[in-house]
Order: sequence, then structure tokens, then C-alpha cells
Amino acid sequence: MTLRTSGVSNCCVLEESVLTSDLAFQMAEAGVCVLLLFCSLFSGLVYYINFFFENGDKIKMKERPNFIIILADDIGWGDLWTNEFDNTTPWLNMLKVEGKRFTDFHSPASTCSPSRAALLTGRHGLRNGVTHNFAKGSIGGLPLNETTFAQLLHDAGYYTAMIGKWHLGHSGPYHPIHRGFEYYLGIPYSNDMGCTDKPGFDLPSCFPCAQSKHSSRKDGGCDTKIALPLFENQSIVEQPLDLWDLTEKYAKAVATQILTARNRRQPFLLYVALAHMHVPLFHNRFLNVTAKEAYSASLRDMDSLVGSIKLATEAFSMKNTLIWFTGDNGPWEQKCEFAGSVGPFLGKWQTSKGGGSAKRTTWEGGHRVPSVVIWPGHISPNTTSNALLSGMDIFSTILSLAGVDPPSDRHYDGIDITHIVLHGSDTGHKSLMHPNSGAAGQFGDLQTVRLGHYKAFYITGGAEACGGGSGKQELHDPPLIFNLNKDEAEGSPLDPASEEYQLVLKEVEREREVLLWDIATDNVSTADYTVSQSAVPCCQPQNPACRCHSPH
Ligand SMILES: [Ca+2]
Repeated sequence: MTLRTSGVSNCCVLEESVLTSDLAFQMAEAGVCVLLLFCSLFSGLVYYINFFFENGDKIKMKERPNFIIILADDIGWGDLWTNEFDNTTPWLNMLKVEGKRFTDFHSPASTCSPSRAALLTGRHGLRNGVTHNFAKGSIGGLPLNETTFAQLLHDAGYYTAMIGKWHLGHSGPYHPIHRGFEYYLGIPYSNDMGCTDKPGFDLPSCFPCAQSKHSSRKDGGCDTKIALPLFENQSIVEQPLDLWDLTEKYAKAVATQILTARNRRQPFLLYVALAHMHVPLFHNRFLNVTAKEAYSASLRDMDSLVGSIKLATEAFSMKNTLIWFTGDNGPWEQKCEFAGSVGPFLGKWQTSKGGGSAKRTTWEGGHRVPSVVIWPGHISPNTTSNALLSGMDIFSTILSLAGVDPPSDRHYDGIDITHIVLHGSDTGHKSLMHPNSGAAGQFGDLQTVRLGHYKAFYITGGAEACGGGSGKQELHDPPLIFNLNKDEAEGSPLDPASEEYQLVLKEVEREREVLLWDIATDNVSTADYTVSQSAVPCCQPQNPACRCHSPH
């Protein structure tokens, strides 16, 4: 085995050509996390020695915590910390043991762009303007008068970097580099929004990128004419990108960004928006798995990347680091064996009428996501909170922990849950609204209301299920109300004539009216969803599939 160092990443990679088959197999089993641990330790040691002699003093890090927000894509509530995949995710199991797990935690929407916009701004789509997904050719993005937690932390002296999927507009001023992040490496939108030379697992299967300008093949929504780009800052550094080394690239970039923050002696914010578990699925390139094994192999690959991130903080002695892992929405059910698990949140009322009850819906499977937070020495290990919480709470909570006030000229839907994270309180939201995300109603409208352990639907609709069926939109007046304590699968609504129903309805309507009035009188934004071919990322327009890299 030989080692070579990479000047770009200040890390190291193993020469594949000298790997024996046995060693390759062992590495596949161990995942890239082990590789990164070695790299991290080596680089960290070199750095420490340099720093010590340059400064002649002990390193004094800022007291403000570092933040690493890890956002998985399309992960199911049932994918983690259940018997089904427990052997697949040792690193995420470790996070659960070392930190606080949230069992009733909800993504702010059940599709990508609105969920991410709300995470970064602490505001629902009806306030921040992002109610549905942006396209490859979107000329707009998250409205410019919206403020991300990255902008606020950067202004407060944090080093800020983002690695992964943005999906909030990539053109001009909407690019992440202009939204508070000093460094960016990642895919500007979902990993199925462009071809690659070695496609991952998807349903239907996609063909590789076209090799000829004259090819116009389009298969199952897979566009073979525009390759998936990888950006570093504002430059395309690969098109098509190689899915199969993306985990390694991201892991190296995480280590490099943590070192950069350490070199600058700044606290840091690192937002890592994973391509996992969105189709096309991919995994450790040393593995050879069948389609049936693809989901668990990809989950294991994601877990190894999470492990690499955790190890990087430890190897560089960044103990004052809060790591928060969660997901952007539930599983993409129509992808069948390539979709995750909703666990017990089956949305039976919907599935009995046809249609899926996960991603794009407001059934629990659409937005109840795994969530865990660790911060050594601050968060009690192996604890659980059942409080009603939202991904938007991350905005308010990390700003609070950093001592940063958000702009006062607008209202927020996220709440500061420091009392839950640090002090064992279990008091979260009294109520939480879930926006329509494509399966029913107008995008962004808040027509599903959670009140304590009750949930009211003013509108229902099923997303496309595995096999193709979809449930039609239905309006409910009075609303359907489920008691999740007794019926987590949302199978049988309460009898509208019952006293229980009437009491809940009164409070649901009051909570909803208060919120909608608050939004109507708030400082709100409108997103530009205009699409233009000129906004499609393309590093070489004269080449087939915008290719500027040869097939591997
Ligand atoms: Ca997603």
C-alpha cells in the first residue's frame, strides 16, 4: 500500500492500483470512514505540529459552539434506530447513544426545496416564498430578502461552508456562495436531475449520458442530454459527476473545511446536505450488490459518511461541536424497493383509498423524519424527547446557542428548543402546520394541523404509490381528525359527533386562524419560479450532455 497526498483537500487517498482484493473487500466493509479517520489523524497531526510551533502557545478555540447540520434526502423515519436496518447504521446508532433523539420531529415540508428553504430561514413557505421545487433551469431561488442561518452566523464571525445538495436556486445571486456560505461543494439540485456515466439504482433505470449531440433519448424522466454537475464554489468541477466517489469527495471536503475553520481560529457552521437516500441510489464503489440490496448498501454508505464527519471533529479536537442529523422529507414511495421505510406511520386512511402516504403528502410518512443531536459535554447521552418539533427549530436553536438574534422585521415558525436540547424539557410546539407539497391542494397551503397528539386534515391526497396508483384530492369540512396516540397509522378518524372531536376541532381552528392571520400580516416573500434554458448548469454547451469530463 502506498500513500499520496492531495494538495486540494489536504488529505490523503490510497492508490487503488496497489490494493489487494482482500484489502479492497475489507475497505468496502469498513467504509470510507476508516480511510478518513486515518487521513484525519495524519493531517490533524501535521497541522497541530505546525500550529504549535507557529504560535508557541496552546490552541484556544472560541467558546461559541461549532455546528454541523447533516440533512439526509428522502430518508424514512423507519430507516434508523429500528430493528430493520440496525446492523446497517453503526455510526448513526452511536449518535443516538451519545446524544438526544427526537421521535416526533417533522421536516418543514414533504419535498426538497420548500423543506430546505424553511430549514435555512426558520419560516414556512407561505412566508419565505418557496412552496415547491426549483428546476434545472430556474432563474430564481430562495428570495433574496430571506435570510439564512448561514448568513447570520457568518456575520457573527463564523466560518461557514456547505457541502451537498442546495436546490434553492443556483443561478447568479441565488447560488449558496451568495447565501451565507464561504465555501460550497455539491450538486445544485437533486441527484436524479441529470445523467451520469454510471447511473445509480433508480426505477425505472436510467441510461448513461448521451455520447452524441444527436441523441434525444429520454427514459422514465431521466434526461440523458444534460449531465449532473458538481460545483466547487461557483465553478463546475465535474460534469457528469461520478456518483460512486461522491461520498469520498464529501468526506474529504468536510475534513478540509473543519481544518480551514481551525486554521482561521473561527467557530464554524458546516451544512452537509447528503445525496443519500434520494434515487439514484449509490454506495461504496468496492461493493457489488443486487437491486434488492441497494437501499441498505446506500444507507450503509450514508452512515459511513456520517461516521467520517464525526471522526473528523474528534481527530481535529473540535469537541465543542454540535452535530444535528435529520431528513428533508419522507421516502419516495413510488420508487418501490429503492425507497425507505415509514416505520409505523403508514397513512392507512390514504392507502386504503389508493395512493402513497409518504413523500409529497402530509401523512406522517411524508414529514416525520429521524432526528438526533449530539454535543459532547452538553447534551445528556442516550436520551430521547417525544416533544412535537420541526426542522425549522434548528434555525432558532443554533442561533440562540451562538448568541445571534435573527432579523426582527419578520416572524418565524421555528422555536428555540435549547430547553429541550440541553435541559431535558419536553415542551415543544403546541401546534404545527404541515404544508401541501404536491399530493393535494395548493403548494404551501397549511391545510394539515397537528395539535398535541391530534392531527386534522382539511384536504387529503395520495402521492404516486409503488405500482403507480395515486389517491385523488378530497376536501374535508369538517376536517378529518386522528388521535395519533391511539392510531399512529392514521387509519380511523374520530367520529365528528364525539365530544373529543368537537373539543379538538375548536382548538385546531383557533390555532390555524391565528397562524394564517400572522402570516397575512407578516413580511413575506415571493419566489421566482421562471425557467430558462440559459440557467441550466452546463460547462461545455457544444459537447454532448454538456460533458467536460470523460467517462471513467
Ligand atoms: Ca427530498
